[in-house]
Amino acid sequence: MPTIESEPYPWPYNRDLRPANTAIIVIDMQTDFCGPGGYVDKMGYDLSLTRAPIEPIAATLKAMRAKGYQVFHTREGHRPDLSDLPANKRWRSQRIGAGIGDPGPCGRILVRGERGWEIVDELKPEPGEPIIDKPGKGSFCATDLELMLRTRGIDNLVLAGITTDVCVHTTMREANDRGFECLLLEDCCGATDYGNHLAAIKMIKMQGGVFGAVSRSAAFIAGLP
Ligand code: C5J
Repeated sequence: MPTIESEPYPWPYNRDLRPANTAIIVIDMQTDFCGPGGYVDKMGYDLSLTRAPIEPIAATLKAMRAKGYQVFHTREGHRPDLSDLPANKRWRSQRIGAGIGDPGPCGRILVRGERGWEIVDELKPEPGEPIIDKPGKGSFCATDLELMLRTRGIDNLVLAGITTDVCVHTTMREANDRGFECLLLEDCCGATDYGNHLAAIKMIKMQGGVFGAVSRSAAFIAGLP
């Protein structure tokens, strides 16, 4: 049975890798996190770091879709009335000049329905691919993601998106604790700080793969049965 070349062990652990039991989750590839005028841009971070995964993700999605693997997307964002926005999250964002809910060049920052909240054109979901709207960092918190994965019989989760150290890591930890077998594709992720990206990758590999395994898009695509 096939496995993916990855660290610190060949993934998945039980070598059971099939379209029926495996999904990729593409996390928060929204203009607010990687586009000009969005939330991350307003905070003053280097957009090239969060845009770097766009091409590798596109290549990975193409390969997975062609073989019938399941694709999920997430978007971080809040209701227009901000009733799902914790006061401390709003306060912190305002403090650094990118107040969630405030108007910006791409509409109200991180608000559902605004231009900045949309997934970037290069990675637009295809019809039928579930999109999970989440108010927080983890994709399992206050969403129906787990129910949808279980209903579809998913055991293996491939993680991609932004940011490596925040929403991707939180989601990987949540998924791992729920028993999903996780693989993060490191070139399909990016962070606002490159050191944090590297540290997040390193953390996954400790303790024999404490949260799962790490690979790269080329190795993943080459090994995908
Ligand atoms: C952040 C995310 N970094 N998608 N969100 O606030 O990682």
